Amino acid sequence: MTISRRNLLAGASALALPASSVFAQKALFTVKYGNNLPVSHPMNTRAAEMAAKINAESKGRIDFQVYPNNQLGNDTDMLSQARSGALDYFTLSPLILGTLVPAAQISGVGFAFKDTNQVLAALDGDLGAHVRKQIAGTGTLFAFDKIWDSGYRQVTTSTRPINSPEDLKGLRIRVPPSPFWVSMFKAFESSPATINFAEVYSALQTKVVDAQENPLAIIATAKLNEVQKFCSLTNHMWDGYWFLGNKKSFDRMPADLQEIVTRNVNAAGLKEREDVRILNDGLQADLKSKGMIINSTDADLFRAKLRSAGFYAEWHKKFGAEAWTILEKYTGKLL
Ligand code: X2X
Repeated sequence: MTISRRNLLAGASALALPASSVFAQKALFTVKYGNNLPVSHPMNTRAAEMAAKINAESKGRIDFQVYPNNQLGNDTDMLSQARSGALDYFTLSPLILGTLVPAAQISGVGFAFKDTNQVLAALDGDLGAHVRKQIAGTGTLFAFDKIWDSGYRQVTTSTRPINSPEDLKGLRIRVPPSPFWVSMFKAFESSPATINFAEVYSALQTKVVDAQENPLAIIATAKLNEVQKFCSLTNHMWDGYWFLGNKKSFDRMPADLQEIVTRNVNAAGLKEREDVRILNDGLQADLKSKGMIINSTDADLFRAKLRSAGFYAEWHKKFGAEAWTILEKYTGKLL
């Protein structure tokens, strides 16, 4: 099955409309939130619920509209819209945000965190505070306190399973547009191509690339199993979504409405984390039943490859000693 843009748009407007039409007459603040994930991903089910709550609690003074699935453009487009104020809210991977705020990429350091609890403790704690300060330093964007979850990323290919780092050599793999991702897969001696998520399904289908990497919840909801055969559980990197706001747009609202938005965004983020965790943990059997061949891997081999390629040393230098010390406060010594 191919996903046509029209199908996606039909699904998307069904999600955006109910919340907006009820209060359309009297809204003082009509705001748009865009993201890159299918409507069936927990990010969008929780966002729809959140938007309805914000609209109701504000008694219709806010009309919070959700635009899923790259409906407003790909991540690169939406990032510039969020900076200019054309888009009021946007969820973005810390690593793609790295094109604007290099420090944000620190949560993506591969094989650093023990598990999701450890990453989220760091991002709800000092590491997150450090990153959000840098985001606020842009002057145009800010991030809400609670990062949303995407999960640990796994490699899928149409050609061969990835059992060891050698299997990544020369692999034509799609990575999201981010310096960190390119650097990581260059360290694995792959041949990474940066492509926005909006174009990933068709890039795999037309064999522009042979591989990609994403958490199972995204592989399944975006139906990447239709265009990929092997799924190798590498857990090479945790990824999430900072819930970003355009500062000017947010500052325009009175304090009581700011409070309603902030509380609901953070509460929805916590629920989304739970949903994503359950989904990622339970999807292996489902993907297998749809024909994917799944294998596990030994993380130590991959970490050793990154270490010998100088990956950790390079990023330690780029992030700086201060940020790295905050990271290691949570992960333990990495170098
Ligand atoms: O682009 C991707 O692969 C995705 C959907 O995981 C991100 O948003 C980084």
